[in-house]
Amino acid sequence: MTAIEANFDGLVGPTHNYGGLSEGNLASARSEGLASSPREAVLEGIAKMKALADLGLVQGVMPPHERPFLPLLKTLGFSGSDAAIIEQVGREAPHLLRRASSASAMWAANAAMVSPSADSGDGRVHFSPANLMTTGHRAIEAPQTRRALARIFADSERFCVHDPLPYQSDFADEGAANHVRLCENHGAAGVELLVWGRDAATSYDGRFPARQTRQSCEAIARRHRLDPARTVLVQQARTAIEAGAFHNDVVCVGTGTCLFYHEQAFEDRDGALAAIRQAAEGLFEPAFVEVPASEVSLDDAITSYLFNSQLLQIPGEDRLVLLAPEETRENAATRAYCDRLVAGNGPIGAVRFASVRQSMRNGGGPACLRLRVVLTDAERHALSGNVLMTPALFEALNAWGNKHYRDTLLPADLADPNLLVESREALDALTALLGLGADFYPFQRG
Ligand code: SUG
Repeated sequence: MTAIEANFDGLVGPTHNYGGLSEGNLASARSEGLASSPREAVLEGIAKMKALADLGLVQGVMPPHERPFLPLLKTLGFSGSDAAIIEQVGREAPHLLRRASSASAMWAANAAMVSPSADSGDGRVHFSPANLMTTGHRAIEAPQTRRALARIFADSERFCVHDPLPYQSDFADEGAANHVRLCENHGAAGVELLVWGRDAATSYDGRFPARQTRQSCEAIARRHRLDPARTVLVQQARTAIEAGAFHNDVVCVGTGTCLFYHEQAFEDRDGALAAIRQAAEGLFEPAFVEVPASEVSLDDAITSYLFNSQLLQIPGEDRLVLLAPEETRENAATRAYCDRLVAGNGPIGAVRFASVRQSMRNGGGPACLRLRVVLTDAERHALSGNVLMTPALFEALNAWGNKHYRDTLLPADLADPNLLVESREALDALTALLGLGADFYPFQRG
């Protein structure tokens, strides 16, 4: 069976702002209160999607969520007209307004954990929307994410969209950001690597939260019916979390047979590599590309986001291409490392750079913005909606972003009821563009 690895990128929402909401995400804390540019952010994301489509890759779009999210504010007891609620919360509880207004669904790597049909016991592609329960502003994402996945991957003969795991601390789950799949060919059985930061059976006393539990990884492996012999659960290094790697994809990325990771990414590096090698036995020989701390410190890896890159198999190119954020080129250590990497004869043959600065200031690099979905031809043809990037969709999305998005936004602007009106107009227009139906968002259902 042949299959490809498609990327579905989260489209940045009209309320993109710097709320300082994510403990343990150093960029989010540093950017708190800065002016954002929702328009620049959405256009950067659309440009990245177009660039990948132009390289011959299959590129999809995941719609933003409805923000500010009035249902959350109403549940918390605010009442009156929508405008009155926004004004009151802005005045009395600005932190709750920030929580209800984050455009964080843009980081589609946290949308779900995805297992291709070649790995699941029932021959369907499995999706588990992430409950994201560690952070208040992201714990409201899963229902809408589930709806989006169920619309796009609607064919239940080929796709299985699960409910999120229970909202219990034992099952805290952050989706594909803590997942790597290695394989010889995308269509063949592979090795699924699930990375956790905390074992719910023991207490965790780190400086920053460990957002993924071992128990959530076990539950996902069970519900996706993964082959235990081909599934590896690995503990993320505590030192990496302490240094600001709040997801494993800040220190590791992999595709095909190649795992590209920082020397200090895993708590027991040798054990992790041995387990991957054993799980791959008879399928393929893993190619490990380890970046030594002596060449790139954890701090440089985290500020530059070297590993939050997309590792791409581009049609017609022999070696992999690493699509890194611009910040990787601006950091002396990671730039020098990249030069040495491509001069060698390992699996990564080129490094290219993408500008996603608006997202980076909130701790989201190129890899955070995309959810990978391995699809066979038949699965690709079974997608619903108009969500695959084409020149026409690119033009339409660009015009849409230019028309509906503000050029600048400060956290204080979230209290402007017009922002709610503008956002709804934008999302209404988007559901038509993407063919998602006129009842896709809660506000559209009245
Ligand atoms: O969950 N930032 C996101 C960044 C997610 C990055 N994703 C991956 N590594 N895959 C987070 O911490 C910041 C929002 C704010 O502070 O306004 C935020 O949610």
